[in-house]
Order: sequence, then C-alpha cells, then structure tokens
Amino acid sequence: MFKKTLIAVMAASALALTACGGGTQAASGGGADKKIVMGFAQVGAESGWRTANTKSVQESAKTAGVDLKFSDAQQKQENQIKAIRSYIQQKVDVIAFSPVVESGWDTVLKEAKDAKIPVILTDRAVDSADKSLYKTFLGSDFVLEGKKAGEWLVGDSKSASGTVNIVEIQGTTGSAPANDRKQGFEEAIKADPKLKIIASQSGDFTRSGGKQVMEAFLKNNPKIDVVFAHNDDEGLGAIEAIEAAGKVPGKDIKIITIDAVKDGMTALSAGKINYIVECSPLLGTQLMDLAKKVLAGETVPERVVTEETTFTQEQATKALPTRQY
Ligand code: GYE
Repeated sequence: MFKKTLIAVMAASALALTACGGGTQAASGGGADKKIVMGFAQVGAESGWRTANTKSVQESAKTAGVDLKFSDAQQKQENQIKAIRSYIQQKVDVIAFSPVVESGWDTVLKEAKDAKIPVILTDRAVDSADKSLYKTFLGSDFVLEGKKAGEWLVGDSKSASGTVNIVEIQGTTGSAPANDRKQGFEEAIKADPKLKIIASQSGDFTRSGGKQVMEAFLKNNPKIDVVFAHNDDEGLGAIEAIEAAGKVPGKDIKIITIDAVKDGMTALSAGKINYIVECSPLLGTQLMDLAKKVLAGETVPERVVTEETTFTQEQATKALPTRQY
C-alpha cells in the first residue's frame, strides 16, 4: 500500500518536473535548466506600499528561481518606456510592469508583442483598447476600494447634522488607482446628499505631497470635516499639516485612507486615522506563477483580482503585531 503511494507520488513529481522544464525550454529555446529572465519596470519608490511591493517582487523572483532585471522609473512614464525598450533589446523572456499612468502605452506594448515577448501588467491597468497587447492584469479592484471608503463615511455620517465637507487628496494624476478610487468614492457618497467634496487635488501618492496639498486646503477652507486620501502616505502627510494648524487629526478632522501599510495602521490604531481600506502590495508570488504559466503556453485569466479587507481602529490594533508590510 505504502509502496504504491510512493510510486504514485514519484510519478507525479516526475511529471511536474517535465512540465516545468518544458515550459522553460519553450520560453528560452535553450537548455532545460535555463532560468526565466523577467524584466520588471517598477513605478518608483513613492510610498510604503511601493517599497513593500518591490520587496515582494524581488523575494518571490528569488524563491521561484526567476532571473529578475529590475528598474525604478521614479514615477516618470518616459523612464518606464525606456526600461521596457531595453528589456526588449535584451530579449528577456517576459516583461512585467506597473504602469505609472493609464494612457500612452500602445506603441511600446506593440513593440514587445512584435518581439514575441509576453507582457504582464501588475498592480495598475492601462487603457489600451487592444487587450492582446498584454497577457493578464494582476492587481486590486481600485473602484471597489474607493467605494468601501465612501460607504464607511456614509455610515459614519448618519447622525451628522448639516453639510459634511470633504477634501480629497488624489493619487498620481492619470494613474489607474487615482482615477478609480475617485470614481468609487464619488459613487458611494451619492447615497447621502449632505456629503460634499469641496476640494480635490493630487498629492502624487507621497507623504510630502499629501502634506503640501493639505496645507493649502486648510488655508483656503475654514471648515473641513473629512480627508479622503488615496493612500496612507498622503494621509500621514495630511496629519502633519493638520497638527501644525493646531487641529486634532481623527477628531476635528476625520481621515480615511487606502493601503493599510504599517505606518498607516499605526496611525489608525492611535486614532489619528479613522478608517483604512486595504490594498495588498504582496503580488510577487502570483506574478511569478503567472509568468511561468504564460511561458509554458498555458492560458491564464485576463484579470486576477487581489483579495482585500478593511480596518477600523480596533481591527488595526489587533492586526498590527503580525502585519507583514
Ligand atoms: O495605493 C500607493 C502607491 O498602485 C496600488 O501606488 C498602487 C498605489 C498605492 O504609490 O500607495
């Protein structure tokens, strides 16, 4: 009985090995033990989220035995396009990237397609009409994130009398998360006409950007009740501006953010932020998996959505000790 099971297990692993080797061979056209080479064009290092995302991609590549070529575009589309072109020239097996903005990718994606190098979008989407320019898109549902943020505010404002003045600190202009989070939030707060966005500006997903924008908002608006920041870092910058203006974040002005990185969760646990919608940066393992499948000629889903939750102050306090990012 034991022997039979053992043989079955051995046969299964031999099969798995052949399948795996076949995939690599097909991808590289070379020896069976040649590593997959992935070119990854990262957005930048603008936020705690991004740092965690970079770490996840780099560590997962190592674990998966993928040879990773990594570039940081410093939040500039032209740098990302340059990086992608250089990966095409180097004839990498697969290109993955997180597009800083949604528009303007068709030409370079067509170049990759012509060179027969598959492209995987991670984290952020492109608005290309031609879906054959990339194999799959792995990342969060940003509209849903904005909606969750808005729905919390609708519930929290039920007993408020009079208009609730909201200021919005948007993410990078033209990026998928900024466009979609704005849309989802606006849709959700329509449920209560007393919720009004009185000002909205980009803080570029950075702490310093969030602080600057909030300083200007505070100068120009005598009554601000709520800040909706498109990520934790912007919210943390806004906290600095609010405190410098002699107000109490989380009490005088409520704050809602998205991401749930450690610094954000710490501020939530301390009551300086009131609610955080999670956006997971840990996409590395799934990305390596998808790359292997694509190169083995397997069909992969067009869209892979990350699973996420939300946090109140109590939930943040509980989750913090084991938070990975
Ligand atoms: O929310 C923000 C980062 O694209 C989901 O980019 C990502 C966003 C994330 O800078 O912190």
